Amino acid sequence: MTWWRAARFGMFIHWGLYAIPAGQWRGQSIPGIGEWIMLRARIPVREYEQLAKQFNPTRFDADAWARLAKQAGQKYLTITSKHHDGFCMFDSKVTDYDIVDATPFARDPMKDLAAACQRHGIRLCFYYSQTQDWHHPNGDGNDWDYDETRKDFDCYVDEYVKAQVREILSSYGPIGMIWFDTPKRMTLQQSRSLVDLVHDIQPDCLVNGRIGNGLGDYAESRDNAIPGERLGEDWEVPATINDTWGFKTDDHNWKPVDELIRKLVDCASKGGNYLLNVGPTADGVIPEPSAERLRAMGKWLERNGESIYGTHAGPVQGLDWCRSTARGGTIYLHVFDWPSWGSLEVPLAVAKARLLADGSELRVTDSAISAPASAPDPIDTVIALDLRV
Ligand code: FHN
Repeated sequence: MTWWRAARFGMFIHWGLYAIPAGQWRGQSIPGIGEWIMLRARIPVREYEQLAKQFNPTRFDADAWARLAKQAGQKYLTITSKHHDGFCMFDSKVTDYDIVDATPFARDPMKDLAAACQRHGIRLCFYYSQTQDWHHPNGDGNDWDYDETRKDFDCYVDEYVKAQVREILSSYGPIGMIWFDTPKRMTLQQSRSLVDLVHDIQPDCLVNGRIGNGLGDYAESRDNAIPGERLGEDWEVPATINDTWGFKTDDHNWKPVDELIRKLVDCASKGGNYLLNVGPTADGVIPEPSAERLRAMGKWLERNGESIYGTHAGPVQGLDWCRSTARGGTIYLHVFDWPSWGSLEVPLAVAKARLLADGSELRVTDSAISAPASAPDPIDTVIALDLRV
């Protein structure tokens, strides 16, 4: 877990056939998240499959994606190898329903991405939907093509899921983590056998909490739900920049940069990781509103990364106006609401205080820190504190 704990910030990528309809089906806007369009519009398997014939992401540039993650200050990248629609975005030998065999693109983008991540020092991780598979006759979730009562879910896990997990762990070099999802039907024995399989093939590969049944290396929060307080365990929150995960043409509800930065800080202050999603288009481009926000987060992290990476939850908790993180003997106070009265009252025995962004010292009297009249950084001014011993 060492790399994962130090990382604090990752890129999530939801990319698949659903980026083609991008929220529209037969001239109608389908409500909800984009990657769920097959279920929401009850699209028959035979019809949805046809999308593969159009999937040709000619503008896909693995290097640009890995570079963007790097610029954003993200340390790992988790991409959908197979989402609930069942379409495999990697070269699978156990089905032809994959990007190499079924699309005009006819290439494995995960190979390029693995190489690009290596080049840029980003850990590659794979999302894999182990329970829901709306294409496979025995997978969970599709009751409009298949009779749920006649499904052999055990067979699907044993013969299909395990074979594919083996493939994604054997074809792309070291994988940081397999990110499982929606484990509703998994028995304890099934969850356990998948964890064991992952570790047999790559002992250092992590497994997220959504493997189910209380297993996994860390807890996964609900989507977009940062816990209200620090937790006594490792955790991560998967989060969207707008509302959808998979690309949708009509979702323009982009969160502002200051909100995204504060969410990242909020996570770090409670000892958790922020896995922030992008949903590339069908031609392979990360939407510019996402890219520009990520670059801005990276700029902030260039100045303040010391207060995020490798830190743990800080001692000041539960105050609205600030957050805190800590590493070694240093406490990082993150001030969201700057005081107009020129002084910050901190419930700690502060010996020294300096602005992290430029190193300038702030005067300390008792537990109060003299503050400049206006916030040096209106999003989050970080003050590094040494405590009296
Ligand atoms: O159903 C999925 C959803 O499409 C998306 O992948 C998110 C990401 O955390 N996980 C599931 C819902 O929690």
